[in-house]
Amino acid sequence: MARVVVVGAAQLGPIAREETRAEVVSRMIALMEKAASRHCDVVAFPELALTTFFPRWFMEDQADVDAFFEKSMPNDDVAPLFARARELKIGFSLGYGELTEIDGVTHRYNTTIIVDKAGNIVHRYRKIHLPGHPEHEPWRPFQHLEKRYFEPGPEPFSAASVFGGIFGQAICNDRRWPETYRELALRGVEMVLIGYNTPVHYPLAPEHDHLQCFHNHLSLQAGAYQNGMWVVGIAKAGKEEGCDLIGQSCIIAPTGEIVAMAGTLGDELITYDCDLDRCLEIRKNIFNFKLHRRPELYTALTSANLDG
Ligand code: ING
Repeated sequence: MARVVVVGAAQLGPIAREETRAEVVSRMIALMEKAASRHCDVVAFPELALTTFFPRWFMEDQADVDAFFEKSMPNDDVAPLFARARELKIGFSLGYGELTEIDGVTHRYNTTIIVDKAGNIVHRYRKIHLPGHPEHEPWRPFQHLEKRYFEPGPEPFSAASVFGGIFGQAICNDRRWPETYRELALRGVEMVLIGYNTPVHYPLAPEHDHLQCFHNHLSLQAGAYQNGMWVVGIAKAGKEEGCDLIGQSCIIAPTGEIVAMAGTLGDELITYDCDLDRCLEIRKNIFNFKLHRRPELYTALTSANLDG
């Protein structure tokens, strides 16, 4: 018995600071049309897919920062993407900067949504693990100010029933934390979509720069295998405003095998026929949580007071 979802990962090459959302959306529509021609049920876009990765700059004026955020979702800029998806009857995931008001208070999150084939937003996730630093650190060749520009997501990881399976989302740095995948797997997620913007150069440990692509796949593949889950990693890649971002977007089976991978640092679609029932090869055997897992002994895992 196979429960196949045809999945597309739509890697985006560099987005220039001055590139308009209309220009980016037309690039995304081109990838979406290619995905539809390959009979994709869903096409996944990267983290912060509508703009350049703006946390690389220190900006004093909040108005300059807010120019990189979406004040509503959907909105006029992304309407063509939503409309084309509805015409093509294809679902998609989209990462963006979310500026929203909740009970009269303004919040800013690093957010991603899943939109079903009818054009409904069926899932929203706000990035839990924000990397980087809150203050301007001029010693760095570029900043990584996610802790300044975003609030950490206030909700746990979650699942959505869509495309005939159970889907989840995570964003970039989340993929490095094993808790991300286990939380999603314990909620029944069979496939997680994870967009990322990852610079090659990591100023605090430049001796690791040559390991960025290794660490990317190591994290994604381990998460997939140890939780019997399909994992899709979607890069914003290439030399973006002088900053080299890794590519190697990939689709990973529950066995941990990379079954599709991007070969360029530009706009590129990779696709794979993902049989969601293959999760059972792992979840009924080696990682049968009910049979083998001992949560009563994992007492350090969620105790916040250990300095971990
Ligand atoms: N970017 C990076 C990531 O976690 C980073 C930050 C880069 C961490 C390199 C460690 C090494 O992939 C985002 N946006 O989280």
